[in-house]
Amino acid sequence: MKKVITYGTYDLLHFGHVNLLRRARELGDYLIVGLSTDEFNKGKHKEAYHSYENRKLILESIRYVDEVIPEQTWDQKIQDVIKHNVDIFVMGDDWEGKFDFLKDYCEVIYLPRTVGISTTKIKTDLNMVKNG
Ligand code: C2G
Repeated sequence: MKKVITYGTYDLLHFGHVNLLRRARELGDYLIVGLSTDEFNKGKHKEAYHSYENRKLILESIRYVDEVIPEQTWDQKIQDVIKHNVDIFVMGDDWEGKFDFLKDYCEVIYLPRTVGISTTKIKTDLNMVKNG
């Protein structure tokens, strides 16, 4: 069984996230998502709208996702790859090169981001609607 892992906040789930998860899952047979905890998001200077538990519930309902684990630190990826026998690490290409150190442990693939959508854009657009 070829196991794939990816990480993210996955807040206000949108089609860019789903495109990433679908393509990541298609690279193997089993997809693990390292989901940023609320605490870890503080370190990422991100404040998710949905709590970790609710973001986890939503991700677990997606057909492409087989398992969700907490992402609590920047440094856990190597141990995650080893512990879960991961074959492929996948991230969107906004992270191009940032995780190449994992190449000693698994294949590293950066996939093109989906253009025109982001959680920030959603928040901005909704704010504009609210403010008229
Ligand atoms: N993504 C994408 N296209 C978009 C938006 C996001 O392909 N239009 C991808 C990102 O590249 C990432 C994943 O969807 O691979 C999740 O996006 P975020 O939740 O924004 O993840 P991020 O905050 O970048 O966290 O340790 C890694 C970090 O936890 C990544």
